[in-house]
Amino acid sequence: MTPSSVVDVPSANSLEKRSLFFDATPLLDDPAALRNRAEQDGYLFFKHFLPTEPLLELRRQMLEICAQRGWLAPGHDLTEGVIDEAAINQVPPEQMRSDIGVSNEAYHAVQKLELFHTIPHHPKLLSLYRNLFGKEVIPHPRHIARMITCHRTVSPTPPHQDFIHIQGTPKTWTCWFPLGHCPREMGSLTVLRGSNHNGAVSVKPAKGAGDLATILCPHEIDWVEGDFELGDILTFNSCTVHRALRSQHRNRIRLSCDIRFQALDEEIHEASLKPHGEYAWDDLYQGWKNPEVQYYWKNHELRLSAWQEKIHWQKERMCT
Ligand SMILES: O=C(O)CCC(=O)C(=O)O
Ligand SMILES: [Fe+2]
Repeated sequence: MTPSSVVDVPSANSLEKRSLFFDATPLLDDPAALRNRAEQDGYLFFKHFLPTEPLLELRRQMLEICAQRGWLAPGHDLTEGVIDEAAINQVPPEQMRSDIGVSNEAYHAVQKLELFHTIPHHPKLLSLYRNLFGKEVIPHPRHIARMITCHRTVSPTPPHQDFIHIQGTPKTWTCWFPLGHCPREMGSLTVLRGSNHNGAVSVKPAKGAGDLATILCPHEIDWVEGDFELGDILTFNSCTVHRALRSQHRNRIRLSCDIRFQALDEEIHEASLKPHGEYAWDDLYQGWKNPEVQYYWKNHELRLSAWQEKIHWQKERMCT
């Protein structure tokens, strides 16, 4: 799975300061220190956090979905994820989910995978967020899989805050992890350290997932990044600005999951309880074995919040 040709990792702004993630693994046994670091930096990164077997199995299942649609280049092992650029570009733009990287129909098949919806309930993840929030937690069921390909409609995810898109409590945290080794030149995620302190920031239209980019001020240059190995996870607050690096390997699919956690007693917007995509839970759940990962949020009295449209309309930002 190691990419063969490596060129420089791109940078959006040559004045950016770029440093490596701090590995917070030693803080896992010290919730107070974990919370301090999380508050200070707005992110936490953990090496070798998740067991690799289920991640590799999910990778295999997703690549199977790509193979069935004829998108993988012949002559390679399935798990390498080598894309046939001409084949994926046969998908008409209107059938694409450009925020995901494949067709809507293929994404539907991915959303139906039980394993995809099971990994977010891993006891290590639940325990991490319990320590981080100091209370009982719930994963949002609206999990997102990214299958970033070289389809002409797909662009790297622009700098953004998840809060603009998911609302509910700003104390929600996203967990991002690749399904396969994902060094920086494969287009991994990078975080603007400390940007959680600004609250929700104004946006402008942009290419890439979410279609909106955070308006950044000239002094906001402190990006942190890293070469992900399978099992590494990155987690960040809903107001932390993050973006994807541009992949230098056009024909390698970048597979990743992004899932969200919050305290049970904080507000949640009802969209976070719906599937990601115009699908119905009953449809996605067909053939699943484990009832515990289905409709699990209905066991709790959640506090629903209203959607604030005005957040999307703030197009000016004062930089002090
Ligand atoms: O994987 C990507 O390109 C985007 C991920 C993201 O924005 C997130 O995890 O919130
Ligand atoms: Fe995001």
